Amino acid sequence: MFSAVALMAYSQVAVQPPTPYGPLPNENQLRWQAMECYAFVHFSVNTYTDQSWGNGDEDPKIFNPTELDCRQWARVCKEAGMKGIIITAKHHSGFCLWPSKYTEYSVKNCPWKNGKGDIVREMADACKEYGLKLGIYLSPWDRNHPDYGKPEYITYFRNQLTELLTNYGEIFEIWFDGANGGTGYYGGARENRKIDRTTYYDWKNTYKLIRELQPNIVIWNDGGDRADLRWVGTEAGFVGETNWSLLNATGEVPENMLRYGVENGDSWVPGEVNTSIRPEWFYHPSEDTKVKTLPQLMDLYYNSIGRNGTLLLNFPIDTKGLIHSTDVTASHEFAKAVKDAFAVNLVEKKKATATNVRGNSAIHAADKAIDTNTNTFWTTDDQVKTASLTIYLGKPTTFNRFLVQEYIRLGQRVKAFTVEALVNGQWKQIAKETTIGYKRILRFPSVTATQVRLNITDSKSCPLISNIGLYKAPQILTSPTVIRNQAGDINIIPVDKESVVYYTLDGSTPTPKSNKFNGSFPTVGKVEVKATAFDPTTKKSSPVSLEKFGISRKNWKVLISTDLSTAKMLDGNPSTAWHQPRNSKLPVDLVIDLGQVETITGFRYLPDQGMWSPGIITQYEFYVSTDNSTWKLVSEGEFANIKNNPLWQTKSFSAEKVRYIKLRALRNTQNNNEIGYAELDVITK
Ligand code: FUL
Repeated sequence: MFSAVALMAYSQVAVQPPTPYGPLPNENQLRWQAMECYAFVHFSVNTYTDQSWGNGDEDPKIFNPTELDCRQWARVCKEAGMKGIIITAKHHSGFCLWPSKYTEYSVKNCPWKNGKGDIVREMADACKEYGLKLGIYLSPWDRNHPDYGKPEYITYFRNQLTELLTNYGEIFEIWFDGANGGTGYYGGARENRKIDRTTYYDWKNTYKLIRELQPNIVIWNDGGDRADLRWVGTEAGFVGETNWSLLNATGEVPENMLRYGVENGDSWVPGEVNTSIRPEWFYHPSEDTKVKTLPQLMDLYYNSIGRNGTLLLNFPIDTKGLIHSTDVTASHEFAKAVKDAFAVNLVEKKKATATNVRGNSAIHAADKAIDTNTNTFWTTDDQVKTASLTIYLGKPTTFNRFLVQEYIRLGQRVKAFTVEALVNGQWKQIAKETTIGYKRILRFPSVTATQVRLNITDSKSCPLISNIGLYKAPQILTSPTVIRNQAGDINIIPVDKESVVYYTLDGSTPTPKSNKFNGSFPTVGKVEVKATAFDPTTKKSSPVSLEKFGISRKNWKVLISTDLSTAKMLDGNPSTAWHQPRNSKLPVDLVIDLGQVETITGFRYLPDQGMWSPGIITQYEFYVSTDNSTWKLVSEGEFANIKNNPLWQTKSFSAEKVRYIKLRALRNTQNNNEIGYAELDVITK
């Protein structure tokens, strides 16, 4: 009924289109924003020295990938749903992945392809083959070049830019990192060279050159004059929930402006979220076990693309010249989970009405926000800055994601909005947010409703909503984490908060008929917990997690420190750790009173699981005592491969009746004095 009324009410009479508001994106920025997700690849001489940054004196002879395959990089990115690849043509080492005419410090002088290769060319060809766009990272800081810091270097830099922007087809983005650590090789001078980043590079003229050579490019620059895109102030993979695509054209940009943009900024400078699939940008074998997990990758997605940003996700290229298979698997899982989450838009073919429609015209009616065409939009009369749009779902419909987009071609306008759902005849607020921008995606626990309403509660000018989506994202079913705290309480944590957890304590496989986890429960002594996360909608279960807990650690006391946070190594939580005081010098002891005499046959040590994992013990001695005075050495040696695989380390010995234990750390992976422990436990018969 309402639709007939609505149809009659809307006239097809030409209505005055809304006028632009504030700074606007240009065509290049619009094209770039719609790419949403694209890759970085980091590869240079320091891939072969296991360093984050090359010093500029690395011998090009070490650069010898045996299986280099840019087509594999492109295939992986394409399969991950990405739209382009930005390659480190030159990182801070100064080593060039293309045979630049202007230096000998390049692939020309490495064994790979006998110096006849060109990685930028192979990347450009592979991108073309896979329908991806190509971007270039050219480090302004060059630790190899003798002229770095002098005016001559700017000519060199522009010559290189000209090569890269002339010989490899269309380049969608150029990346100028602002890093300058000072020291370097600099043609043998080996000194500290700092530059004035506000004047040295003369960006104005460099930008002019770039735009002449590549009119469709976007320029990213965090160190110099304001360009087309902004850094978001962190490499951790998120931008602010409030995210204006605006900055001021001049003046400093403190971290909060990078994170949130500037509401009344005078220029369109949208945020790009850059982060790596591993902790570091370049390949380090020790990070093979630190590739981001699916839940972490999904967080990245929602915290970048879901917050009006783009996602620039880095793959380190390994020493063979490939993206490592672990990263490939992770990126496949990521792409599949994103695809599954947004497979069905539940508002499609539904009806919508709005409290105000511009000139009562069908051109800007509510249904334009749900017609899957982002070039059409719902908008209001000029003076109307608060308005609601209601979508009628027809029948009770379950969803847990809300997506909304502004028609940013005419400016970013919305300052605040809420989302409500009609649940059992009652309106319930499910979100209260600030900005929208190009795209905003909200996550919340599943709601079953018959109507959903977007309320624009504040806007700079009449709001322009080009798209709304409602989705029921399947749960991420990875096995839940089972932990037991020092008091003996078991907690089971599913990755997806919506999952129902079932568990057993008798060794049987958990099913929806087993115990349902309703909150932590106490245990005493040895227990074996098996648990699974279950999605009632799809009736699918995660793989089963199994945790075996030994004797209770309730009465354990760490004797070497009065620091209360020592409890972190006994709390059962692998993601918390305790570190020896900063002034400790190896060897350093950890002494624990077990509270009573126990018969033990071994011990277990879990190193700090943090992304950067400092303080991992490699060489150790383990002692036991009955009186905390006479000690017996029962185990010694190394935790082999702990650097590359920092998992639980188990050491066994013949049964000993003991009250006190002592783990002596003799050396760590970094050859310094830092020592940390995520967990320590003993093994009993
Ligand atoms: C940083 C650089 O110093 C890193 O090595 C990396 O290239 C990253 C993308 O930008 O600031």
